Amino acid sequence: MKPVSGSQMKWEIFCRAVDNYGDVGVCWRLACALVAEHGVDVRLWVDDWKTLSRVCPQAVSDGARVAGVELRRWANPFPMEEPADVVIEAFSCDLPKEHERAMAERKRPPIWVNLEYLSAEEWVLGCHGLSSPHPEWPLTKTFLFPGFLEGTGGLILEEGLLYRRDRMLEAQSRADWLRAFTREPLREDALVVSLFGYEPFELAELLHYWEEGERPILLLVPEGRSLAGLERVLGIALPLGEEVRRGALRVVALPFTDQEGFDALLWRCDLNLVRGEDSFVRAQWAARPFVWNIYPQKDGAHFVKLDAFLALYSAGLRTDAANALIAFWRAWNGRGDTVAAWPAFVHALPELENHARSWCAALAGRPSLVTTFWQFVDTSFKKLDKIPPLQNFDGLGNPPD
Ligand code: TRH
Repeated sequence: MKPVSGSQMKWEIFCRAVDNYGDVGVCWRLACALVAEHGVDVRLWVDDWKTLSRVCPQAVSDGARVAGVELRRWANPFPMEEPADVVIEAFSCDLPKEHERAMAERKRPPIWVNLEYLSAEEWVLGCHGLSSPHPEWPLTKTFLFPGFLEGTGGLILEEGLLYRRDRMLEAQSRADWLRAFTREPLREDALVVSLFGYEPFELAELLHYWEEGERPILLLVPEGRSLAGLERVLGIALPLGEEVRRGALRVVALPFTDQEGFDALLWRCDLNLVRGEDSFVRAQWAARPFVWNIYPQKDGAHFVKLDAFLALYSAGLRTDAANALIAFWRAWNGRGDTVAAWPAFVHALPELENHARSWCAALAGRPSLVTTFWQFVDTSFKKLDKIPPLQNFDGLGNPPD
């Protein structure tokens, strides 16, 4: 659906980088998709431009427009601007108070949406779409929850992504693609693994096990916490682009790339060790076996989230494959023995590969989070003043006369 009205509406997304890259990564992705798929005029406010420029290298100056998104520096004091028609507050980042006041003073208060963190937990179903009034001003905030289940907001899946994935895989063989990373050809049965985690548990033991193993393993590690952890474990410094070999294990350090480059890495590997929220979702669109290093929370609260997803994801698997998946995922997150869990997990990979494909196809059949946002806003505007559909909307907060 491409309503012509999208370009008349002004949207803005507020993003505060808690840590790592995911908050910014998700907001940047959402902003680009709204522009590309609905012609929306989006302003993206980000506080941490160092992180933004990692996922969006063109983010060099306040006010720059990249992929149709206006990038703004969320500085303090906040550079006051007229609030947009639609305000998205990412991950309850708390809007600048003066901006909230300006929102309340508009002739028609903006549609205000809070984008929540992704979870597979059941309670999300009961919270998705709920609203709450502002304690002081005539404003209402609605909570949209991404999710895997019908009745949640879905996941960000850019139009045409899976088609582009398949064309890219057809256009170039893996051997040709790998030549950019490693000089030596790979044995046919080698396992190509991407590692983008935090500080995975028992990494040293697992690397040693791989070194001693019969099957060659090529580990592709983007710069960041995983590479630093791996260098500590191997007791070496591994410059970007360089390779180190230990027995059956080969490790290549990769430079951090933009999000498209990261997708391409995930599409090419046999197994993706991912983390957080956005790479966790992107691994599912890669339709390859993956392992989730969940963002750790105090007192182990993240295990509830991990197990909720495992319950969903393992439902379609044969018992031994499901048990192997669950055991390795839990061990990778510190609950269990990673090395002991590895043989059964790697044995289950062929089934996990088929499962990853059918999971991806099933997820892709649902409305994306971008569509959820668009439909929610479109419906809200119609409800607001019973005005005709958005295409007649002047975008300045005034309905057509
Ligand atoms: O970086 P993360 O650990 O971010 C985390 C999570 O989002 C978590 O939910 C949140 O609570 C916490 O931040 C504060 O993991 P994530 O979510 O996978 O985000 C990584 C982003 O980095 C993702 O958008 C992909 C992108 N990326 C690149 O663009 N290029 C790269 O080379 C790599 C390795 C990643």
